[in-house]
Amino acid sequence: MTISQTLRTLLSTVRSVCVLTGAGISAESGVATFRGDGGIWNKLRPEELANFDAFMRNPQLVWEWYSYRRTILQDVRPNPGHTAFVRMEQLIPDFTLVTQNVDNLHRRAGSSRVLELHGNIERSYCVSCGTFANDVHVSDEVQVPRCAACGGLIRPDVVWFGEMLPQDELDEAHEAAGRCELCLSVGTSGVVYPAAGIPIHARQAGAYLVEVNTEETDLSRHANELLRGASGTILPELVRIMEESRGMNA
Ligand code: BJW
Ligand code: ZN
Repeated sequence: MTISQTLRTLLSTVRSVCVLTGAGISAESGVATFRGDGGIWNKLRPEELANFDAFMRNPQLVWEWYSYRRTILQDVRPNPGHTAFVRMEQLIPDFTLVTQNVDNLHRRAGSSRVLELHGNIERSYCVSCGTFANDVHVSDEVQVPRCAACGGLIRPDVVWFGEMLPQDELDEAHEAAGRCELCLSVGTSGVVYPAAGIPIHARQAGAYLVEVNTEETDLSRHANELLRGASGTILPELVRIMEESRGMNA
């Protein structure tokens, strides 16, 4: 992986950065991606389970999927890729971290402001009255959770296909993309919209767009620079260059 001189110079001066992360940034923590090499949901297309109709048809199956993923998340930790963005937040005056991930690992790493476009797997709410529910856990033996207030079905607070993204977060992400000098697209296949439109918008608005990914993606052709490799290795290197050039490598 080679970092161009253009990017090195930009990293030393940049004051406005917008980042979009996807499942790949959590891969080195042991969380499966949806697509790409090693994506264990390759056999199980997310489009088939991650939608409201699938949930209403078979809430038990959908809950088993989310319960399984929650169990995995209890045993994993943020990796150096997540930690790099905690440091970037301290170094860059106008820094916006946008994630498609529902795994909460950016917050657990210590990032204080995270725009979660696809919700958060740790929260749940009632499909009938909207009341939030805590401590929801489902296993093979346990029934699908029901709302204490109205008896309705409880669902994970994530965004499924065909559902609207949280409008405030989406607006903020677009604004940040529109004004940033540097945009990083990290560990995302760039196939799911509107999230995938954020780096494209940044590029069109004049930002330098860098893709950090182990593989080529749908966004690669839009990028000014491709950094091929694992985000847990590349992102700390980008931070090191930022710190060095700002005299903060103590
Ligand atoms: C590494 C690595 C390492 C691995 N280091 N890299 C425009 C055009 C076409 C379609 C649409 C469109 N606009 C809207 C749509 C429809 C649809 C859509 O996009 N469909 C496409 C798939 C065709 N979008 C929607 O429905 C969205 N809603 C919407 O548009 O509302 C408006 C509307 C409503 C009604 C009618 C009409 C309009 C909602 C999308 C919700 C997505 N939800 C999910 C599930 C969330 C809950 C859960 O987690 O279960 O979000 S799907 C799944 O995909 C999840 C992810 O956030 C999302 C993106 O995946 P991501 O993060 O990119 O992961 P992968 O696995 O795809 O990629 C991993 C990458 O990492 C790979 O590239 C690897 O190479 C890389 N990698 N190791 C660096 N170590
Ligand atoms: Zn309810």
